[in-house]
Amino acid sequence: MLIHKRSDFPDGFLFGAATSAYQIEGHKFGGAGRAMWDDFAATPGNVVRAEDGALACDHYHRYGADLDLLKDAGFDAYRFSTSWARVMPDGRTLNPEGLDFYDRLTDAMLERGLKPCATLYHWELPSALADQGGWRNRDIAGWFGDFTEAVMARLGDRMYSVATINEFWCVSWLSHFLGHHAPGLRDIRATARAMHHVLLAHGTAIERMRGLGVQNLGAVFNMEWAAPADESPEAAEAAALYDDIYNHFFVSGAFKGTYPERLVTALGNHFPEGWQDDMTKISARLDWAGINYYTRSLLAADDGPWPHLRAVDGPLEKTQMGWEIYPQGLHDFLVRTAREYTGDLPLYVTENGMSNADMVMDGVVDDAARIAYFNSHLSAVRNAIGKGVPVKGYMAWSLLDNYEWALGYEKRFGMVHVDFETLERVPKASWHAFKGMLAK
Ligand code: IFM
Repeated sequence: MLIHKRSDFPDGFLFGAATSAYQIEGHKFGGAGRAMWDDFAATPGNVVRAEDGALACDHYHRYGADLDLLKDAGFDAYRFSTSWARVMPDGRTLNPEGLDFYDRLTDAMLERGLKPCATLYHWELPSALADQGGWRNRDIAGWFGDFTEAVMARLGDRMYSVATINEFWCVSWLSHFLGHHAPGLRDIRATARAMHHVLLAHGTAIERMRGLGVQNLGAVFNMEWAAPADESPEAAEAAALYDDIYNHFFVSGAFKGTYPERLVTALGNHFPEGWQDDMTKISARLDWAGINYYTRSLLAADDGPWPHLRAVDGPLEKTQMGWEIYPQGLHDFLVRTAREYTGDLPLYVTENGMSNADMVMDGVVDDAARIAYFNSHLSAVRNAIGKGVPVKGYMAWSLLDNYEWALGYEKRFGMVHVDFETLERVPKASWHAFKGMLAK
């Protein structure tokens, strides 16, 4: 059971669930073009069992029933994303069938009284644009601006909120430095360029949407609490650097128009020439900010090349992903983000949740660990609100079990179990727990 009640949160506080296009829709339907995740998954060693998003949860055909699940649980909002490769299969040319899908999806949300919260980009870069350098190529800002205009000219007047890009750190660092996500590069220069270009694309999209009169614009930052692994000054320095790379760089760019000094020193040579001139566009005015939060990392110094750090296994209880459960980090990020960057601007928890080895037994999925996770993190949100932080909503990740990127279909984050053979959906105990909580 969730120990909270809807009435424990301020009036108008939004409860929702989040998903993303490639992770649930079924990319083989509706004329979608090849995305860089199709290429990445087709390359041995990148993704568990080389699984891809071709079928996923077949949400493309089952979206009505999936939205009923949100409505039946009493959620107020649905955070979904629009696939670039579906709307523009080659990245530049419109696929009307793709845009029609999001049009139907939007109407279906509104019919059910769900607030549509769109994210324009959740990682399905069309392969044709990856061929041209993808996030390394400065032109991506204009390409993304054109995609944004095409989508929002059609949907913009019906959106409750619009975010540009999901998780800047993942788009750049995880995918170009660590190589864990598509396009799987491990290249510091590519990383620095992607870090800057992803923010430039964000700023360009905001500018284009302001031109169209689209309301309630924001961005979604993933944050991971960074703590020193021991009491040495070296570990403290490693944690501070990790914090800058992961947590400060993107939010500082978007809200202050500056990058952390130690990253300018370390990466400045690799940023595109004249990057300083982009900072005004990058820090275009926003109406809200979203934080995706899951865990913390413990950092120690390392002898290797820059950034001279490594993550160390922590002692706390872990999820199926091996991620430590650390709700205090969510509280601390909400407080810190408001204090240092966003002030009175509404903050949303745009993703939070855990993966668990869930099984259906006698028609029931007893995901008690997930309920405990939600309880502790909702307490963290309430504590932040109690300190005056303007948190306006909480979106659970995720509505459905889905394609967990390089980990394929093995890791289950849903409040609704999906059998990936039959595609049958079974609401888990956590879905029922939210239903109980949202009624109170
Ligand atoms: O599944 C992902 C999602 O696509 C982005 N945020 C984190 C989730 C869990 O790893």
